[in-house]
Amino acid sequence: MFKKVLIANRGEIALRVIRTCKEMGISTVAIYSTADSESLHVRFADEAVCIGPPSSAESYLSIPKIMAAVEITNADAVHPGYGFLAENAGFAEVCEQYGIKFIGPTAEMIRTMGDKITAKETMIKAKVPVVPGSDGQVKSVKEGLKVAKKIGYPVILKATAGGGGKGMRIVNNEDEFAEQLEKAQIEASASFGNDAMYLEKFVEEPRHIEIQVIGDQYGRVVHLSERDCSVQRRHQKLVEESPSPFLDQKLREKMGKAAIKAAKAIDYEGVGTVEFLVDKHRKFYFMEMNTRIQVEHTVTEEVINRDLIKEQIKVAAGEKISGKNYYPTLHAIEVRINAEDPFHDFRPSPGHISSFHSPKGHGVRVDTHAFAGYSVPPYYDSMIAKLICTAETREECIKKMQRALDEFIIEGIKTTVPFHQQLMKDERFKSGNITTKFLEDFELKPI
Ligand code: MV4
Repeated sequence: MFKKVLIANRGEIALRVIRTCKEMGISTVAIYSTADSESLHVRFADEAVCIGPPSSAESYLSIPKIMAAVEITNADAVHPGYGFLAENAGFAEVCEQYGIKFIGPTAEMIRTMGDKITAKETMIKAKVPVVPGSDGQVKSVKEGLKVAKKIGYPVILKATAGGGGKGMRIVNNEDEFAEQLEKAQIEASASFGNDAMYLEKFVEEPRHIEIQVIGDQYGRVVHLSERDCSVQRRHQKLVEESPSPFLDQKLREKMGKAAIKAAKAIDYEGVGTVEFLVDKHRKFYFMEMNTRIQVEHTVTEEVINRDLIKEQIKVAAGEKISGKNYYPTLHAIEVRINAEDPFHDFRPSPGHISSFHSPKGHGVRVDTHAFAGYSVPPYYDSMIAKLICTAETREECIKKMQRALDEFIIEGIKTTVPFHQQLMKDERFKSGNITTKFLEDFELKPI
């Protein structure tokens, strides 16, 4: 087992990793920017190294600075958390070269899944269902028009270097094609320095359902069931739950098998998530694989009663996993509390938190780095807390969430708490009939 883990992250996930390391008897090293010197991850880690000024590029994204911190503290592993360098193949590679264990998959696995055309080709070979589309890259308008005509409009253009919604364009008819392709390429070039595009049939009003998987270093992969993440706004997830109100045991088994196939296709090692689009006919299609621990891993933890960070560290250290899949025995919902004003287009609301009181009680979990007196810096992601409620049924879980949200006191900044309070009372949400289009029709009432 590792002796000392450096956590290359900040905020709630840094704290989350520190907690598990402590329980496992592993020492911890925090890194922090000057904007985070008063943060809890700095206080709770055994050691802490300041690695630079507030800007992410000069701190949490700086590979040389992080490697210097690894060297001076003599850490033997790095936990990347999510975001920042978590899916940066170059960082995983540098760790490999220095003989430091990157707690996650290999650089090669990250690279394969990071390039969406390569990922899709790998899935086709492995017989995992994918959305019909172009055979690899679309190199010209002419070629794209031909494919689009064959699969039928609407189609969607995606950047091979994209993911999470960036560099995507919907094309409704052939007259729009050339213009949308050019726009998408310009956007992809600017965002990723790579304008390679591919084409797919546009699946209308899909559900976003993802399967958690874990693989060990000996080729074994199991699944840990699904999370439904259909409540999203501009590709930002706001609510996640498990089990999905849309899946039955039969479809869960089918998607679980497909996810295992996807992971085995690249000999996957570590915790990962296979994202699927699910259409109204219950057909599912591989969308992307996330090669990191995700924000919403906590809902899976609650319904299967396992510490996923612990499992992640164990497989990274070379432990074997048991061969069984995990199925939800309870219902959990997570809402993301962001320092944003939901009444003004979710604009960021950083600043000083004057009072902070977390909900408590049976089935209520709050993962947060915030506290009364903490200042939310303007430089990073706006998520300040995750509220996870667990109960026997979805209905009870929603009631518990309403109660817990009513107990949440955060003063001094605006947060998404009132948005979630209204969402939990919405009849459509309560019915479970939600697709990724749901929030476009959801209207927040002014308070
Ligand atoms: C799609 C799609 C419909 N058809 N692909 C968005 C994020 C990226 N991972 C892929 N995304 C989509 N791909 C086809 N062929 C619709 C989306 C999409 C979406 C997916 C999941 C959750 C929210 C979404 C919101 C808008 C579009």
